[in-house]
Amino acid sequence: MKETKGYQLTDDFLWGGAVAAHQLEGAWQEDGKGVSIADVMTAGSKDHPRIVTDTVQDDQVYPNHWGIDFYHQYPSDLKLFADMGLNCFRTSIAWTRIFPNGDETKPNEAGLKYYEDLFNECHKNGIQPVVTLSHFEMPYHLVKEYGGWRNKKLIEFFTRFAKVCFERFHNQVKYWMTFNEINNQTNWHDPHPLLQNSGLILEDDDNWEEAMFQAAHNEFLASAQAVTIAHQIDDQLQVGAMVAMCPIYPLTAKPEDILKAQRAMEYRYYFGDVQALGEYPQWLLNYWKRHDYEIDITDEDRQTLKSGVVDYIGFSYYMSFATEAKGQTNELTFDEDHDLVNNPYLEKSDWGWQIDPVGLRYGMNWMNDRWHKPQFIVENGFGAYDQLTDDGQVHDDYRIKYFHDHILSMEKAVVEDGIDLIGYTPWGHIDLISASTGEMKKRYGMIYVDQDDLGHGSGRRIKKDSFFWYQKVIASRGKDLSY
Ligand code: P53
Repeated sequence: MKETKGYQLTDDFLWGGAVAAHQLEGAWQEDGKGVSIADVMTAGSKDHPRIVTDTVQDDQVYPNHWGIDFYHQYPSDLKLFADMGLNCFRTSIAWTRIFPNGDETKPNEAGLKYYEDLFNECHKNGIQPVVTLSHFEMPYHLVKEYGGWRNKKLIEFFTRFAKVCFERFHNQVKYWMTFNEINNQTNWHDPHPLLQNSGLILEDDDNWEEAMFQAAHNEFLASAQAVTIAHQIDDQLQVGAMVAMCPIYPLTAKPEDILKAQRAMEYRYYFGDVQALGEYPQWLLNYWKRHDYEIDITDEDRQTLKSGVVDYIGFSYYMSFATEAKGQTNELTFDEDHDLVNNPYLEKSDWGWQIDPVGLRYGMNWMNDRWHKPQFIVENGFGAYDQLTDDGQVHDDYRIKYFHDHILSMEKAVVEDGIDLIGYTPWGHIDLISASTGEMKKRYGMIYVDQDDLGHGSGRRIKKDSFFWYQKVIASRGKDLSY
């Protein structure tokens, strides 16, 4: 039992939950939907990476095809969310429901209608939708035919999609985000995040890092143009960036370690510099020059970036990292696959994610000092194995503890440090398909979904202990965190 008193946040603070279309909707071929990159990603696990198969194969398992059937069950699921006390709900619009292949000129009306109905249902329940336009679910056709985001044609396709969405939904949705976790492509593993984020399939002679910088630049342009378009359509719209904030600490106080960690942060978060400040940092321009990277950036591009800076910083927060210089004497670089080290002060989740509530406050202050924008925590949560017990309940005290510690840290950042925070939407407040592993058993929810990794089960929704705890937190506007 913890009796900690939290700080009470203001009435307009948004308390929600967060999901992404491809991880919960299912219905992957309904109402004219096209094939997204998530539809050709197989099931994986902690030790076996998901792979992208070029076509859907009979002998493979594709969990995003069924999700948790939210596509059909959203009316009753939204009632549960309202019961929890949510006043906002972050989801994404599956690009392939609106433009099945991505390069059409006319949108698919059935897809637009679906989201219009969904958002209406949200409002009926007193919940405002918060929407990500591109959340790891680009049309696979754009990968195959155009080579993904390294192709500048995608800017036109994306901004057309964005414009259609802003025009249709601007009365229903105020808060938007362009690209989910845009900075989660600075490392190399399978399925390569460059494929998941940017749809790049690399050839042997490609330099992955140069390709990443070019793809990201094209995304920045598309994002900046989307911001400008949104404001033209409705000046009330707020369009945010979305970065994965995993602070990178120096392992020791050795000056070389401090410098290394500083560069690591600069490298992982230059995305925010471009989106919030409208320009590239000088160290990165020098880095490109030294590495002979030729990134296609025009003067017009620079103007576009400047005039389309984001309104706020949306971010996910799950964990922190640590790094050390390891005797580095040559060029100061950061390589996320080789330069991260274990932090001896932190415990890890079963999937190896280091648990660090203090890092949330640290990250918020770091971003505030640098970007001077309102913030929105649009993901935070604890993936764990849950047990449905004989009493038909899920006693997830570990998850309550995780949320307790992180919400308290968030409240200190708001009340003590003065961060302008729009809201908090914990990730996967209803169990859904894991993005990195494709598992169902890596659960984040406060609502349990009776379904296994193969999609078998009753699909029944069950309130976990954390459901009732979060309900109480919201009712007290963050003051009552006791458990
Ligand atoms: P899963 C890596 C590191 C931090 C967040 O992740 C990440 C990832 C990529 O998996 O992704 C975000 O399901 C992402 C969500 C995802 C969630 O975190 O791998 O925006 O789509 O489900 C949790 O445990």
